[in-house]
Amino acid sequence: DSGADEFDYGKYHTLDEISNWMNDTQKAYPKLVTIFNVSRSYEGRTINAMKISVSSSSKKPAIWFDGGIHAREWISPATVIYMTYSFLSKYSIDPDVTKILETFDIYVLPVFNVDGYEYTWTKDRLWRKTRSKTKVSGCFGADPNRNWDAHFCENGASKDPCDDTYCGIKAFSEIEVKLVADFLLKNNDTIVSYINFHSYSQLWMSPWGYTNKKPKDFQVQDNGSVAALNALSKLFGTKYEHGNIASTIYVASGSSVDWTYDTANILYSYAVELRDQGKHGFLLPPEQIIPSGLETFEAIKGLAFYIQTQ
Ligand code: ING
Ligand code: ZN
Repeated sequence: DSGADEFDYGKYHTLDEISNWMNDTQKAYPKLVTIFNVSRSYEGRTINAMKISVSSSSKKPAIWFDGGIHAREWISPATVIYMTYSFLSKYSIDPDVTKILETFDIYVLPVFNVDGYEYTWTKDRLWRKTRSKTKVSGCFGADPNRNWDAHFCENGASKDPCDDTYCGIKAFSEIEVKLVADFLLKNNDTIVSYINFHSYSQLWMSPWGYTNKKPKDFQVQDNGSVAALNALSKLFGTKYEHGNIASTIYVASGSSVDWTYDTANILYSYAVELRDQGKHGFLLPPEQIIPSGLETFEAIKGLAFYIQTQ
């Protein structure tokens, strides 16, 4: 039996456990999974991602998803991990999954902000940012979702290194963010969808974050959100809202999806706020990991089928 099947998907896991899970999963599905080094962290950790691909030859359109850009949002890596296992274990068994993997390659970055994630396990459960040094002693980290070169540090981002939404000294000052952005740009001939998972609030959002104005592609993007959410809600009736980021949650500049859409030209760029609606917030009980994984997996399949028909 493989480590991928023994992993407890109903619990939260440390960075080391997640790293072992990635290796075990690659070993369990060697024909489907490659692990690659996509980035590295300020504290020197390797940031690995996985590519799920049923054939190594032809270039397929690809869907990217990442978890853990914010350290304390533990349901995000947990959901991404569960969805990865679902794709792999259902390939060639479930016809919908098989069809999707024959159409798309999938990139998965389970934990984007590795230094922050480790810090939430060892020092401060509610840490959000990276762990880089700032010009203020005693204040650490920049917000990796305010550090992208897209209307950098305009509205909804802070110039104060002690704030949770500190944008950083300049765009892409955070090495984690810079190297992921490089990868996305380098592969933007194939990546058609970028999905950035957060918690909490139950929202499926499309650009822009920096302004209340809607981009020219808003309708086709929001229709993708609706397709995702119709599939999501069918399972347990979980209600999400959808729309452009600035009107659905708040104005925030320098975010990943504004950049993937505007600069990398990834049309189906989404930011998702997973469970719940505030009862437990960042401290979502582990009993909700598998339900979240199951319903979000339905959403991804719904979105993939929608993209395929466009
Ligand atoms: N929320 C997101 C944040 O970075 C967001 C909302 C998503 C803003 C995408 C801009 C773009 O503030 C959480 N919970 O982090
Ligand atoms: Zn977040």
